[in-house]
Amino acid sequence: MPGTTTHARLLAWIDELVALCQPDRVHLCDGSADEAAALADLLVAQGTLIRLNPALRPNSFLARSDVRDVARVEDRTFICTDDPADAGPTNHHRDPAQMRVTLRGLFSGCMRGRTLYVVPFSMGPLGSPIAHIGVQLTDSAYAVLNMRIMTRMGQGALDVLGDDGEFVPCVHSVGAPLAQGHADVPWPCAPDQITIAHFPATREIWSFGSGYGGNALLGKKCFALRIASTMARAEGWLAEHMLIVGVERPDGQRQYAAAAFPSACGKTNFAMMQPPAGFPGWKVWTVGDDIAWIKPAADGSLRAINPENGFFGVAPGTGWDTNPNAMAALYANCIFTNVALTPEGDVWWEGMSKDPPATAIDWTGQPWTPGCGRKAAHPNARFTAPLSQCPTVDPASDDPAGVPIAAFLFGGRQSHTQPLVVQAQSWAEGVYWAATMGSEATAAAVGQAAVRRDPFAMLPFCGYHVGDYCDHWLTVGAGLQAPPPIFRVNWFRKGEDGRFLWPGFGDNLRVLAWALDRAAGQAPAAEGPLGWQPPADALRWAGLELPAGTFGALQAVDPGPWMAELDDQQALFDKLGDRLPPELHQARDRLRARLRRQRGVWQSP
Ligand code: O2Y
Ligand code: MN
Repeated sequence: MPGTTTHARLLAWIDELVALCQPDRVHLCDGSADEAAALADLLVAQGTLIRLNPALRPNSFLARSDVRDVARVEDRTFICTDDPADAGPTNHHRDPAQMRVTLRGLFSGCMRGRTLYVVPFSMGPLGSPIAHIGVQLTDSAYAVLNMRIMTRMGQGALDVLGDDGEFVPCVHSVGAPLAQGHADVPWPCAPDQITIAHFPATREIWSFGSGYGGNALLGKKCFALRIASTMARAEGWLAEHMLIVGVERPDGQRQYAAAAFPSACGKTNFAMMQPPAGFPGWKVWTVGDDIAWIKPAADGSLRAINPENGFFGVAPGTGWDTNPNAMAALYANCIFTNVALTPEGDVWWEGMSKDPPATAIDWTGQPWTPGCGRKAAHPNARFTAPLSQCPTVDPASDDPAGVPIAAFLFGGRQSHTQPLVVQAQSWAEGVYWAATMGSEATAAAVGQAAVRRDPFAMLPFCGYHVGDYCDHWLTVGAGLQAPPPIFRVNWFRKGEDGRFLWPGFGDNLRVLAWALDRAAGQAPAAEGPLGWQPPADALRWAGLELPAGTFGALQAVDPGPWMAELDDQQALFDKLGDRLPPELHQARDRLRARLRRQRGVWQSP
């Protein structure tokens, strides 16, 4: 049974897009299991999906994309604002009127021979005051199946929308109309014409030419970050590239933190981490691994939801040793894209297990063996898995009221200079730390490598000027009675021998627990030149023996390299220009003054 709606504006918009795109058929999705099964059968028949062995991976599928369509395409992603300055220097800008002309040309007749699927979805628990509704029109049944896992999709969203609710219109086409009598290809796309356009003023998204990930699942980066960040600014909330994690102590007390790390810095691992040895009775709960929507509540707290309902995780590097909870979540009902197929009809990728299969079919469909010199899976291969299947899923992840955020963590990947953890001494200082975070462009064994700044890990995802975005954070903080503390973390500091000083993974809970203790006013801190840092005995060390001097090296603040780091931040400050709030300049000046007063390397007591 297709979905039903009496929403006049929605029906009129669908009619308008049908006239433009000229699909052969229109299907309004109800989100049911029967509908998903029928679409999967269709995609298997077309060769887009391969059904995995049901005995090993029930109701799960492998997709191989076109080799030219394997990742988000940032240089074809546009923010369309009347004034280019409103998109800011970190976004690609297009004039809205000109972009509309381009889109009209691209979308004209683009769905001929195909079905237009109407995909209603809720970002966040149905009916939550923090959630918002979107409707994606797409000619990709693969996108529909992924959207069904990643969002609350179908009749439930239509019911929330009612007769006249607000929705964000999202239009998507793979850009490959089917001429009559011509056979389809398994992965239709138009890689040379990829165009992903965002219109903040009208809260619209148009995506053409790609069937992959963030380019095609428009609820994710396009809506939940780029458009939502502009909505959040207008409405006084935060749309963030953050995981949300809960920490439960042996006495049952639970606190939540939101954390931002740049793409490919282990967010999914952190969101699902296993408490390390020495933490009996502690539990880590997963609310989300990628995006957080956070709204100030009447009681002065910040309440957060994960707007998504699934994981779109990077497969390579995810294994039973690195992230057993993610692996457990993949037991069934998943879509795998661009991973290898084993002779048993299961999936495999680099890092999944120590022993690779003796043979496989690689992500391009070629025979593969461990010594063949090629990767079995594409480095950006993905799994799409339901949130509910994660063993650590927090029961509150479905709570319309969201969870209270006690602390924010921001972390990049820096092999030198940046300590394991430092707590900002004010909200404004925390905003400075978040704005200046970044990752080394290349792994540096010694010395300082160039840091690619990624303010708030939002660089590719902020729908407006990043300077204004920092200002919005200051405004939100100023409106809170007791803003949560902000921490800057770095799991990637290296010793003189070029090895990581910190074990990472589950041991990161030692740092998170200190941060949450600080939020509760229950942990000591020493004042260093950067802010508050934990004395060595403030972290729980049971179960971990760090070599002598390691914690000191992890937390050391050497004024020399730090002055160079502050100078290096100038390029970002220059780029953001006069839209960067003065508070951030002041925070950097204060830091510089404190470092000047510092004699020699500062060590944690
Ligand atoms: O390449 C893509 O389309 C996916 S990018 C992505 C997917 C899930 C979570 N985060 C990201 C990201 O780039 O931050
Ligand atoms: Mn992400």
